[in-house]
Amino acid sequence: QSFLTLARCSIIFSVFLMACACISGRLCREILFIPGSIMEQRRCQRRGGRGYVVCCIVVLLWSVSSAQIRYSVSEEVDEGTVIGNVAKDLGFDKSALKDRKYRIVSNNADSLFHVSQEDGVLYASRKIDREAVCAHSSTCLISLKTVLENPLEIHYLNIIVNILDINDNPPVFTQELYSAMLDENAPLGTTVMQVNATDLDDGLNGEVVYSFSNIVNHKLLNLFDIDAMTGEITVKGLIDYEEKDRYEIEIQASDKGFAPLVMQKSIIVKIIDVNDNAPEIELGTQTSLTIAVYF
Ligand SMILES: [Ca+2]
Ligand SMILES: [Ca+2]
Ligand SMILES: [Ca+2]
Ligand SMILES: [Ca+2]
Repeated sequence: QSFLTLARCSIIFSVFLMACACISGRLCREILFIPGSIMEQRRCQRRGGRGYVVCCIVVLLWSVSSAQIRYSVSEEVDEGTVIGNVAKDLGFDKSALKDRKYRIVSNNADSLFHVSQEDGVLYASRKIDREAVCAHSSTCLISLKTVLENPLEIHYLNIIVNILDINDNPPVFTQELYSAMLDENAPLGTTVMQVNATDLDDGLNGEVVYSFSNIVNHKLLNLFDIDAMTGEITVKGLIDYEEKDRYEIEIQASDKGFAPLVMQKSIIVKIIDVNDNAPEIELGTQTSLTIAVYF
């Protein structure tokens, strides 16, 4: 669940050490070109040596501060959930944690986690809502710094907590009401409207597909179509105002999570009458005559 990146740090330190050695050496060589006595040369060597030692001390201190561990935890876990054992993973002496005042010192995320001075375990201080903590970013990494007083030294250690997404948000339609006007006899494929829903979750948990609701009247399925990807609703059959002048269609937006969350919506389509019927006139009582009048 966790790993140290000390190996990576060691490589960096080695490079840094070599750089220090090179700098010290180059300084000496440059000074040696200046005419001078053997004393100057010795002073140079001493300075170079001191520089090297200083570099080593800096590197050693920095190596401690660069130790890093990484944990993963699902969002919405209960308060008090164990994230990891920092003391064990970093090789601390558990009995010294209280005396050395081991604690989290990072600024903004410290209320999400706390570390026990008894056993060095990192706990969730409250439920973590990934969507609130990391908004729309696909990776949710929280960097913590802990301090260990020695008492003369302070070691900073980076703990990165990867907050894993769970599917806890349903798709939400961007409009409260979807309503459109449509001419009767509209050609097949005519766009009626386009619906849109968004989902705060990550990956498949946040990908939305559209469809008609399971409870929708089967007749409607012959008249209208919905694009699963875009939410575009189009004409699929003959729309006749004289048969029906208003449709209320149940649609739904679903995410692609393992247990998909679904949001339903009722959309309104009002049909506009066009003059597509000739008038019919009935005459007489004994015989009837139908006259068609065309305009
Ligand atoms: Ca959440
Ligand atoms: Ca979702
Ligand atoms: Ca989520
Ligand atoms: Ca008509």
